[in-house]
Amino acid sequence: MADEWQRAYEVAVDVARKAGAVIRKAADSEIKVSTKSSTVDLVTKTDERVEKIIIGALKEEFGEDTHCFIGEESVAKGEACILTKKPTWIIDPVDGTTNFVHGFPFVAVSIAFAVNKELEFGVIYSCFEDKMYKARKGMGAFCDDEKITVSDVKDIHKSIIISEHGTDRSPDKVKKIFSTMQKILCIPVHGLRGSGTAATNMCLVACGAVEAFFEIGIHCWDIAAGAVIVREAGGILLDVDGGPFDLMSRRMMSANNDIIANRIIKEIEVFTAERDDIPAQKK
Ligand code: LIP
Repeated sequence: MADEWQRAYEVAVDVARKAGAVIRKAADSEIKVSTKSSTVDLVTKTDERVEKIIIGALKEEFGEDTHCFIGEESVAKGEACILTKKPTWIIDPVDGTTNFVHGFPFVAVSIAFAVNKELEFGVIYSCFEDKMYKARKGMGAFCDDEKITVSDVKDIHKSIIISEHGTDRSPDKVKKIFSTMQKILCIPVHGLRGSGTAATNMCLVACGAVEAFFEIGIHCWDIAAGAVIVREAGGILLDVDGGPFDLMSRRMMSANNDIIANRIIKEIEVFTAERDDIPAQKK
């Protein structure tokens, strides 16, 4: 029932905005930086603190008996990343951590909500832009209170494409990433861009600022909210090889239409990243 989750949606918007204010305030102080999977996969005390604030507020409102939580920093500390049929919150407290550390002003709070393994809504607060992107399944996508829709461009030569290079610096992966970017650039397209945060990149697709964003290596928490927002703005989601979108696969193509998506997919040198939902003991 659509109204069953309206309260949850409203709480998510409120919590995202409050979390964004914490991030902005933290940016004014010294930022203590640590690393996770590599020396360029950064995490800060703010990431951890904001995730605790978000999950704490949601647990207070909805309890933890029936609701489940997948948070980037909780998973980094060993919690499971398995999507069940239970109501599940999928959270990236600070998407664009490297940007946050460097003062590059694209940092987003990303909160998604799924039930029966279906994404019900997504909320992305770009906190230095002060823009609240949000969408509920079947009810359209919005930036603040303005309805947003994807670009109507079908000519690849008139497109801007977003991709990111992620945090895996293994030479074979980097070579594939940049070979892909070179082939796309030389189609030619109008331009290649990247904000440094998947959530923000997906909002740029949803509001028609760019035609497509794809990446291999992202995580479910980076893209879950953006997936709802792109779909509700009239866009499409696929795997980077043209197969069906798989939230846990760490690969994603989001685009304004299938013409643009399939033209870009032809150029992508695909590789795999370990799925998000591989149980820890099997990694
Ligand atoms: C970031 C993603 C981005 C990716 C970065 C990083 P984080 O998430 O949003 O798409 O290219 O490597 O993973 O780590 O800032 O939450």
